[in-house]
Amino acid sequence: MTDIKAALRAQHIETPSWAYGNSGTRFKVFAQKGVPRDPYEKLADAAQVHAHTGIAPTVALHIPWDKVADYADLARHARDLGVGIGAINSNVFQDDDYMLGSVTNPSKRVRRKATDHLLECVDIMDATGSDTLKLWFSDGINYPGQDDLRSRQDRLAESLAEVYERLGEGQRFLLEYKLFEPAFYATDVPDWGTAYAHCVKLGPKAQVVVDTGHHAPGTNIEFIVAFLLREGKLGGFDFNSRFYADDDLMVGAADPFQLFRIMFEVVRGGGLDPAAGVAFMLDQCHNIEPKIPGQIRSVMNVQEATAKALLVDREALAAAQSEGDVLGANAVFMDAYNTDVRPLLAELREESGLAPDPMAAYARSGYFEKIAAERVGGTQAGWGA
Ligand code: LRH
Ligand code: MN
Ligand code: MN
Repeated sequence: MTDIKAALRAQHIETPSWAYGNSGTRFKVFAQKGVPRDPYEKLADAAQVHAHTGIAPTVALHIPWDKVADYADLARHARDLGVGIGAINSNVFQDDDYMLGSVTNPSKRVRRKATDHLLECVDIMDATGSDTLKLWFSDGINYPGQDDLRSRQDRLAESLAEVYERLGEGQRFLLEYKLFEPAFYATDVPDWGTAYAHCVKLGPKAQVVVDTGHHAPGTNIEFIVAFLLREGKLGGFDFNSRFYADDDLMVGAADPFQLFRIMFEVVRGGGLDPAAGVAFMLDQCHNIEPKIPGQIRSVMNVQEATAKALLVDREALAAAQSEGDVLGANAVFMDAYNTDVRPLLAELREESGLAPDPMAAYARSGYFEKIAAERVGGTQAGWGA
Protein backbone atom coordinates (compact mmCIF):
# COMPACT_ATOMS: atom_id res chain seq x y z
CA MET A 1 0.00 0.00 0.00
CA THR A 2 2.89 2.40 0.66
CA ASP A 3 4.06 1.93 -2.95
CA ILE A 4 0.58 2.65 -4.24
CA LYS A 5 0.31 5.79 -2.14
CA ALA A 6 3.75 6.98 -3.26
CA ALA A 7 2.79 6.50 -6.91
CA LEU A 8 -0.46 8.39 -6.37
CA ARG A 9 1.34 11.22 -4.64
CA ALA A 10 3.74 11.54 -7.58
CA GLN A 11 1.03 11.75 -10.22
CA HIS A 12 0.30 15.22 -11.58
CA ILE A 13 -2.75 16.11 -13.58
CA GLU A 14 -2.65 19.26 -15.66
CA THR A 15 -5.76 21.36 -16.07
CA PRO A 16 -6.43 23.45 -19.21
CA SER A 17 -6.90 27.21 -18.99
CA TRP A 18 -9.83 26.94 -21.41
CA ALA A 19 -11.84 24.76 -19.05
CA TYR A 20 -12.38 27.79 -16.81
CA GLY A 21 -13.89 30.04 -19.48
CA ASN A 22 -17.41 30.00 -20.87
CA SER A 23 -18.01 27.30 -23.45
CA GLY A 24 -20.76 25.60 -25.35
CA THR A 25 -21.50 24.10 -28.70
CA ARG A 26 -21.89 25.82 -32.03
CA PHE A 27 -25.53 26.28 -31.05
CA LYS A 28 -24.98 28.26 -27.85
CA VAL A 29 -22.23 29.33 -25.48
CA PHE A 30 -23.71 29.66 -22.01
CA ALA A 31 -22.47 32.44 -19.76
CA GLN A 32 -21.78 31.32 -16.21
CA LYS A 33 -21.24 33.43 -13.11
CA GLY A 34 -17.75 34.22 -11.88
CA VAL A 35 -15.97 33.16 -15.06
CA PRO A 36 -12.41 34.54 -15.49
CA ARG A 37 -11.94 37.72 -17.47
CA ASP A 38 -8.31 37.11 -18.41
CA PRO A 39 -5.55 34.47 -18.22
CA TYR A 40 -4.51 35.70 -14.79
CA GLU A 41 -7.93 34.85 -13.38
CA LYS A 42 -7.94 31.48 -15.16
CA LEU A 43 -4.73 30.64 -13.31
CA ALA A 44 -6.33 31.70 -10.03
CA ASP A 45 -9.18 29.24 -10.66
CA ALA A 46 -6.77 26.49 -11.62
CA ALA A 47 -4.92 27.13 -8.36
CA GLN A 48 -8.16 26.31 -6.54
CA VAL A 49 -8.28 22.90 -8.19
CA HIS A 50 -4.73 22.27 -7.04
CA ALA A 51 -5.41 23.61 -3.54
CA HIS A 52 -8.18 21.08 -2.97
CA THR A 53 -6.85 18.04 -4.85
CA GLY A 54 -3.12 18.51 -4.23
CA ILE A 55 -2.28 16.90 -7.58
CA ALA A 56 -3.00 19.54 -10.21
CA PRO A 57 0.05 21.82 -10.01
CA THR A 58 0.27 22.90 -13.66
CA VAL A 59 -2.00 24.67 -16.13
CA ALA A 60 -1.93 24.36 -19.91
CA LEU A 61 -2.18 27.56 -21.92
CA HIS A 62 -3.74 27.99 -25.36
CA ILE A 63 -2.31 30.69 -27.59
CA PRO A 64 -3.78 33.15 -28.55
CA TRP A 65 -6.69 32.51 -26.14
CA ASP A 66 -4.25 33.23 -23.32
CA LYS A 67 -2.35 36.01 -25.03
CA VAL A 68 -0.75 38.44 -22.58
CA ALA A 69 1.79 41.22 -22.94
CA ASP A 70 4.35 39.60 -20.65
CA TYR A 71 4.50 35.82 -20.40
CA ALA A 72 7.27 35.81 -17.80
CA ASP A 73 4.96 37.91 -15.64
CA LEU A 74 2.12 35.42 -16.17
CA ALA A 75 4.45 32.58 -15.11
CA ARG A 76 5.41 34.58 -12.00
CA HIS A 77 1.74 35.09 -11.21
CA ALA A 78 1.20 31.34 -11.54
CA ARG A 79 4.08 30.64 -9.17
CA ASP A 80 2.68 33.11 -6.63
CA LEU A 81 -0.58 31.16 -6.75
CA GLY A 82 1.26 27.87 -6.18
CA VAL A 83 0.94 26.52 -9.72
CA GLY A 84 3.11 26.45 -12.83
CA ILE A 85 2.66 26.77 -16.58
CA GLY A 86 2.27 23.44 -18.34
CA ALA A 87 1.95 22.71 -22.04
CA ILE A 88 1.66 25.54 -24.52
CA ASN A 89 -1.13 24.67 -26.96
CA SER A 90 -0.83 26.22 -30.37
CA ASN A 91 -3.84 27.42 -32.30
CA VAL A 92 -3.73 27.36 -36.08
CA PHE A 93 -7.43 26.80 -36.54
CA GLN A 94 -9.20 30.08 -35.79
CA ASP A 95 -8.11 32.42 -38.52
CA ASP A 96 -9.75 33.02 -41.89
CA ASP A 97 -6.41 32.26 -43.53
CA TYR A 98 -6.68 28.65 -42.32
CA MET A 99 -9.86 27.78 -44.20
CA LEU A 100 -7.94 25.35 -46.44
CA GLY A 101 -5.46 24.33 -43.77
CA SER A 102 -2.57 25.77 -41.79
CA VAL A 103 0.79 24.02 -42.20
CA THR A 104 -0.62 21.87 -45.02
CA ASN A 105 -2.33 24.75 -46.83
CA PRO A 106 -1.56 24.88 -50.56
CA SER A 107 -0.52 28.53 -50.08
CA LYS A 108 3.11 29.05 -49.09
CA ARG A 109 2.21 32.33 -47.40
CA VAL A 110 -0.36 30.68 -45.14
CA ARG A 111 2.01 27.83 -44.31
CA ARG A 112 4.64 30.39 -43.31
CA LYS A 113 2.16 32.22 -41.09
CA ALA A 114 1.12 28.97 -39.38
CA THR A 115 4.67 27.79 -38.79
CA ASP A 116 5.60 31.24 -37.46
CA HIS A 117 2.81 30.89 -34.91
CA LEU A 118 4.23 27.52 -33.79
CA LEU A 119 7.67 29.09 -33.44
CA GLU A 120 6.13 31.93 -31.42
CA CYS A 121 4.72 29.28 -29.10
CA VAL A 122 8.26 28.02 -28.49
CA ASP A 123 9.24 31.60 -27.58
CA ILE A 124 6.39 31.51 -25.05
CA MET A 125 7.76 28.24 -23.69
CA ASP A 126 11.10 29.97 -23.20
CA ALA A 127 9.45 32.87 -21.39
CA THR A 128 7.23 30.74 -19.14
CA GLY A 129 9.60 27.83 -18.54
CA SER A 130 7.17 25.38 -20.13
CA ASP A 131 8.82 22.28 -21.56
CA THR A 132 5.98 21.07 -23.79
CA LEU A 133 4.45 22.35 -26.99
CA LYS A 134 1.20 20.74 -28.04
CA LEU A 135 0.41 20.69 -31.73
CA TRP A 136 -3.02 19.99 -33.06
CA PHE A 137 -3.85 20.66 -36.69
CA SER A 138 -7.41 21.01 -37.87
CA ASP A 139 -5.97 20.59 -41.38
CA GLY A 140 -7.76 18.37 -43.82
CA ILE A 141 -10.07 18.41 -46.79
CA ASN A 142 -13.81 18.04 -47.20
CA TYR A 143 -14.02 16.66 -50.72
CA PRO A 144 -12.19 13.96 -52.66
CA GLY A 145 -9.77 15.61 -55.05
CA GLN A 146 -9.87 18.94 -53.19
CA ASP A 147 -6.10 18.77 -52.58
CA ASP A 148 -3.33 16.22 -52.92
CA LEU A 149 -3.21 14.00 -49.84
CA ARG A 150 0.44 13.15 -50.27
CA SER A 151 1.65 16.72 -50.85
CA ARG A 152 -0.13 17.73 -47.68
CA GLN A 153 1.96 15.17 -45.78
CA ASP A 154 5.11 16.67 -47.32
CA ARG A 155 4.07 20.16 -46.19
CA LEU A 156 3.26 18.89 -42.70
CA ALA A 157 6.64 17.19 -42.43
CA GLU A 158 8.43 20.36 -43.54
CA SER A 159 6.74 22.51 -40.91
CA LEU A 160 7.20 19.96 -38.14
CA ALA A 161 10.91 19.71 -38.96
CA GLU A 162 11.31 23.46 -38.68
CA VAL A 163 9.58 23.55 -35.29
CA TYR A 164 11.56 20.54 -34.10
CA GLU A 165 14.81 22.33 -34.96
CA ARG A 166 13.73 25.34 -32.91
CA LEU A 167 13.13 23.31 -29.72
CA GLY A 168 15.66 24.02 -27.00
CA GLU A 169 17.30 21.81 -24.43
CA GLY A 170 14.68 19.97 -22.37
CA GLN A 171 11.83 21.02 -24.66
CA ARG A 172 9.61 18.72 -26.70
CA PHE A 173 6.51 18.77 -28.78
CA LEU A 174 3.51 16.50 -28.64
CA LEU A 175 1.63 15.83 -31.86
CA GLU A 176 -2.10 15.32 -31.43
CA TYR A 177 -4.21 13.34 -33.88
CA LYS A 178 -7.94 13.48 -34.47
CA LEU A 179 -10.08 11.34 -36.73
CA PHE A 180 -12.30 14.08 -38.12
CA GLU A 181 -13.71 17.53 -37.41
CA PRO A 182 -13.50 20.14 -38.69
CA ALA A 183 -12.38 18.29 -41.84
CA PHE A 184 -14.98 15.74 -42.87
CA TYR A 185 -13.37 13.74 -45.67
CA ALA A 186 -9.66 13.48 -44.86
CA THR A 187 -7.73 14.85 -41.91
CA ASP A 188 -3.96 15.30 -42.29
CA VAL A 189 -3.14 13.83 -38.84
CA PRO A 190 -6.11 11.51 -38.39
CA ASP A 191 -4.65 8.75 -36.24
CA TRP A 192 -1.86 7.67 -33.93
CA GLY A 193 -0.02 5.89 -36.75
CA THR A 194 0.36 9.10 -38.74
CA ALA A 195 1.42 11.06 -35.67
CA TYR A 196 3.81 8.29 -34.65
CA ALA A 197 5.46 8.05 -38.08
CA HIS A 198 6.15 11.80 -38.17
CA CYS A 199 7.48 11.76 -34.61
CA VAL A 200 9.75 8.76 -35.19
CA LYS A 201 11.29 10.47 -38.20
CA LEU A 202 11.94 13.65 -36.22
CA GLY A 203 13.54 12.19 -33.11
CA PRO A 204 13.18 11.95 -29.34
CA LYS A 205 11.81 15.45 -28.79
CA ALA A 206 8.68 14.59 -30.79
CA GLN A 207 6.03 12.43 -29.13
CA VAL A 208 2.39 11.58 -29.60
CA VAL A 209 -0.45 12.87 -27.42
CA VAL A 210 -3.58 10.78 -27.08
CA ASP A 211 -6.77 12.81 -26.80
CA THR A 212 -9.28 10.23 -25.61
CA GLY A 213 -12.10 11.88 -27.58
CA HIS A 214 -10.36 11.72 -30.96
CA HIS A 215 -11.02 8.15 -32.10
CA ALA A 216 -13.64 6.24 -33.99
CA PRO A 217 -16.23 4.63 -31.71
CA GLY A 218 -15.03 1.26 -30.46
CA THR A 219 -11.31 2.03 -30.87
CA ASN A 220 -9.19 0.20 -28.33
CA ILE A 221 -7.40 3.23 -26.88
CA GLU A 222 -5.51 1.24 -24.26
CA PHE A 223 -3.83 -0.73 -27.02
CA ILE A 224 -2.57 2.53 -28.54
CA VAL A 225 -1.34 3.58 -25.11
CA ALA A 226 0.49 0.29 -24.56
CA PHE A 227 2.09 0.45 -28.00
CA LEU A 228 3.25 4.07 -27.77
CA LEU A 229 4.58 3.64 -24.25
CA ARG A 230 6.56 0.59 -25.32
CA GLU A 231 8.12 2.67 -28.09
CA GLY A 232 8.89 5.63 -25.80
CA LYS A 233 6.53 7.77 -27.88
CA LEU A 234 3.66 8.40 -25.48
CA GLY A 235 4.06 12.07 -24.61
CA GLY A 236 0.81 12.46 -22.77
CA PHE A 237 -2.96 12.55 -22.71
CA ASP A 238 -5.68 15.02 -23.39
CA PHE A 239 -8.27 13.41 -21.14
CA ASN A 240 -11.99 13.85 -21.63
CA SER A 241 -14.90 11.56 -22.29
CA ARG A 242 -17.33 11.18 -25.10
CA PHE A 243 -20.55 9.49 -26.03
CA TYR A 244 -20.58 10.40 -29.72
CA ALA A 245 -17.68 12.39 -31.18
CA ASP A 246 -15.28 14.89 -29.60
CA ASP A 247 -17.70 15.68 -26.77
CA ASP A 248 -15.05 17.03 -24.33
CA LEU A 249 -17.10 15.87 -21.34
CA MET A 250 -15.57 15.14 -17.96
CA VAL A 251 -13.05 12.31 -18.12
CA GLY A 252 -14.37 9.12 -16.57
CA ALA A 253 -17.97 10.28 -16.88
CA ALA A 254 -18.94 8.35 -19.99
CA ASP A 255 -16.84 5.25 -19.50
CA PRO A 256 -14.92 4.87 -16.23
CA PHE A 257 -13.98 1.32 -17.20
CA GLN A 258 -12.20 2.54 -20.31
CA LEU A 259 -10.29 5.06 -18.21
CA PHE A 260 -9.26 2.26 -15.86
CA ARG A 261 -8.09 0.12 -18.78
CA ILE A 262 -6.03 3.02 -20.10
CA MET A 263 -4.51 3.71 -16.70
CA PHE A 264 -3.70 0.04 -16.27
CA GLU A 265 -1.60 0.14 -19.45
CA VAL A 266 0.08 3.30 -18.19
CA VAL A 267 0.97 1.58 -14.92
CA ARG A 268 1.99 -1.63 -16.71
CA GLY A 269 4.26 0.29 -19.09
CA GLY A 270 5.98 2.37 -16.39
CA GLY A 271 4.22 5.53 -17.52
CA LEU A 272 3.39 6.65 -14.01
CA ASP A 273 7.06 7.14 -13.21
CA PRO A 274 7.62 10.91 -13.55
CA ALA A 275 10.83 10.07 -15.46
CA ALA A 276 8.69 8.57 -18.25
CA GLY A 277 7.49 12.10 -19.02
CA VAL A 278 3.86 11.20 -19.65
CA ALA A 279 1.78 14.36 -19.23
CA PHE A 280 -1.68 13.72 -17.80
CA MET A 281 -3.61 16.67 -19.13
CA LEU A 282 -7.31 17.38 -19.22
CA ASP A 283 -8.87 18.82 -22.38
CA GLN A 284 -12.47 19.47 -21.50
CA CYS A 285 -15.20 22.05 -21.63
CA HIS A 286 -17.82 22.44 -18.93
CA ASN A 287 -20.73 23.75 -20.95
CA ILE A 288 -23.50 23.22 -18.42
CA GLU A 289 -21.77 22.40 -15.13
CA PRO A 290 -19.76 24.77 -12.92
CA LYS A 291 -16.19 24.87 -14.09
CA ILE A 292 -13.95 24.63 -11.04
CA PRO A 293 -15.93 21.74 -9.49
CA GLY A 294 -16.02 20.17 -12.97
CA GLN A 295 -12.24 20.20 -13.02
CA ILE A 296 -11.99 18.92 -9.44
CA ARG A 297 -14.32 16.04 -10.30
CA SER A 298 -12.26 15.23 -13.41
CA VAL A 299 -8.97 15.23 -11.52
CA MET A 300 -10.55 12.91 -8.93
CA ASN A 301 -11.84 10.61 -11.68
CA VAL A 302 -8.33 10.22 -13.13
CA GLN A 303 -6.93 9.67 -9.66
CA GLU A 304 -9.53 7.00 -8.88
CA ALA A 305 -8.84 5.17 -12.12
CA THR A 306 -5.12 5.36 -11.39
CA ALA A 307 -5.58 3.98 -7.88
CA LYS A 308 -7.62 1.06 -9.23
CA ALA A 309 -4.99 0.39 -11.90
CA LEU A 310 -2.30 0.33 -9.22
CA LEU A 311 -4.38 -2.14 -7.21
CA VAL A 312 -4.29 -4.80 -9.93
CA ASP A 313 -2.42 -7.77 -8.48
CA ARG A 314 0.14 -7.99 -11.27
CA GLU A 315 1.74 -11.17 -9.93
CA ALA A 316 -1.57 -13.01 -9.75
CA LEU A 317 -2.47 -11.62 -13.17
CA ALA A 318 0.79 -12.82 -14.73
CA ALA A 319 0.38 -16.26 -13.15
CA ALA A 320 -3.15 -16.62 -14.49
CA GLN A 321 -2.07 -15.36 -17.90
CA SER A 322 0.84 -17.77 -18.18
CA GLU A 323 -1.40 -20.67 -17.20
CA GLY A 324 -3.89 -19.66 -19.85
CA ASP A 325 -6.48 -19.14 -17.13
CA VAL A 326 -8.78 -16.81 -19.03
CA LEU A 327 -11.41 -16.37 -16.35
CA GLY A 328 -8.88 -16.19 -13.54
CA ALA A 329 -6.92 -13.42 -15.27
CA ASN A 330 -10.07 -11.48 -16.01
CA ALA A 331 -11.19 -11.86 -12.39
CA VAL A 332 -7.92 -10.41 -11.09
CA PHE A 333 -8.34 -7.44 -13.42
CA MET A 334 -11.99 -6.89 -12.49
CA ASP A 335 -11.32 -7.24 -8.77
CA ALA A 336 -9.19 -4.11 -8.90
CA TYR A 337 -11.73 -2.22 -10.99
CA ASN A 338 -14.52 -3.13 -8.60
CA THR A 339 -12.63 -1.96 -5.52
CA ASP A 340 -13.90 1.23 -3.92
CA VAL A 341 -10.74 3.35 -3.73
CA ARG A 342 -12.44 6.44 -2.34
CA PRO A 343 -11.51 5.70 1.30
CA LEU A 344 -7.87 5.18 0.28
CA LEU A 345 -7.79 8.51 -1.57
CA ALA A 346 -9.48 10.33 1.32
CA GLU A 347 -6.80 8.92 3.64
CA LEU A 348 -4.06 9.97 1.22
CA ARG A 349 -5.39 13.53 1.15
CA GLU A 350 -5.62 13.74 4.91
CA GLU A 351 -2.03 12.54 5.18
CA SER A 352 -1.06 15.49 2.96
CA GLY A 353 -3.02 17.97 5.08
CA LEU A 354 -5.93 18.23 2.64
CA ALA A 355 -9.63 17.81 3.28
CA PRO A 356 -10.75 14.25 2.45
CA ASP A 357 -13.45 15.43 0.04
CA PRO A 358 -12.17 18.10 -2.41
CA MET A 359 -15.64 18.82 -3.83
CA ALA A 360 -17.05 19.60 -0.39
CA ALA A 361 -13.96 21.55 0.62
CA TYR A 362 -14.26 23.77 -2.46
CA ALA A 363 -17.97 24.32 -1.87
CA ARG A 364 -17.23 25.35 1.74
CA SER A 365 -14.37 27.65 0.77
CA GLY A 366 -16.59 30.53 -0.39
CA TYR A 367 -14.40 31.00 -3.49
CA PHE A 368 -17.32 30.71 -5.90
CA GLU A 369 -19.37 33.33 -4.06
CA LYS A 370 -16.35 35.63 -4.14
CA ILE A 371 -15.66 35.34 -7.90
CA ALA A 372 -19.36 35.51 -8.75
CA ALA A 373 -19.55 38.86 -6.95
CA GLU A 374 -16.22 40.23 -8.19
CA ARG A 375 -16.08 39.20 -11.81
CA VAL A 376 -18.47 40.63 -14.29
CA GLY A 377 -18.24 39.84 -18.02
CA GLY A 378 -16.18 36.65 -18.09
CA THR A 379 -14.57 35.58 -21.34
CA GLN A 380 -15.35 32.65 -23.57
CA ALA A 381 -13.13 29.60 -23.44
CA GLY A 382 -12.03 30.40 -26.96
CA TRP A 383 -14.63 28.62 -29.03
CA GLY A 384 -16.46 31.10 -31.20
CA ALA A 385 -14.19 33.85 -29.93
C1 LRH B 1 -9.04 19.66 -30.82
C2 LRH B 1 -8.52 19.75 -29.42
C3 LRH B 1 -7.07 20.23 -29.41
C4 LRH B 1 -7.27 21.70 -29.20
C5 LRH B 1 -8.34 21.65 -28.11
C6 LRH B 1 -8.95 22.91 -27.69
O1 LRH B 1 -10.29 19.04 -30.85
O2 LRH B 1 -8.66 18.54 -28.76
O3 LRH B 1 -6.36 19.68 -28.33
O4 LRH B 1 -6.12 22.39 -28.84
O5 LRH B 1 -9.25 20.71 -28.68
MN1 MN C 1 -7.16 17.81 -27.39
MN1 MN D 1 -10.57 17.64 -29.14
